[in-house]
Amino acid sequence: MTLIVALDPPEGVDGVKWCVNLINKLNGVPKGYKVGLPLLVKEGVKGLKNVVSVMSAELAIADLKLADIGYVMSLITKTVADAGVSAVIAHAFVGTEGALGELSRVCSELGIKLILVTFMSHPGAARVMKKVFRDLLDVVKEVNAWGVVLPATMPDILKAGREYLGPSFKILAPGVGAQGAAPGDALCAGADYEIVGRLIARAENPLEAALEVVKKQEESVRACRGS
Ligand code: O7M
Repeated sequence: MTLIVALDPPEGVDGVKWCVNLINKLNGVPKGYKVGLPLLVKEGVKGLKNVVSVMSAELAIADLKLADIGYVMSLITKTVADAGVSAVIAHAFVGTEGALGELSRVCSELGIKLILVTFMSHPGAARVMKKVFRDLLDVVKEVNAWGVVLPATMPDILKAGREYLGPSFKILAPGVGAQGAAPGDALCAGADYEIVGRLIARAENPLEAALEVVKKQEESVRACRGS
């Protein structure tokens, strides 16, 4: 159970219906779902709540990529926590004092997981993020985040992140399918979960596509770990 499906409704659809329809089609296969601004901006917190209410998965992640002062990030997080999400994503680069330290405390009080972005999956991410990668991972340790986002598209970066963080932080890896990584690549590099969007969401048969991803993940892990 290492699959997290990204629910990014495309243009011209009813975002809530599109997400609910996809969740129903996937029939409990994913470990979790990630919803973010494409849904929230269109449908608001009410829409988010409606979508989260039909998820029976363990993880319901609000990917807001928060990057603000602690007070503001906490206000936003309290609102999405009321909608039922179990985790929230923020950017690590805003640092600890006056920002993520406060957010981390609020997440603990609310009983939701904090996940920090430390490196992104697109090619341009390397230009800045490579220079500050260690500092971003230190922020993750300082605030004792539950998890980090590291790119499936850059297995060397992911491996380096895993080595530096050790085993106690969860690694969530986007970039599988549409962005070029194969299912299982990130798991073999040290990730706990792979985030998959379009490969599943835009498939003619999303359930078949999800089952195929899971099968490939299992094959790949068997080959690289010998288990
Ligand atoms: O599989 P895709 O390419 O259709 O979708 C990828 C999802 O992962 C999409 O929801 C992005 O917002 C997200 N993502 C990235 O693609 N790259 C990143 O570096 C980080 C994320 C992400 O989830 O950040 C929390």
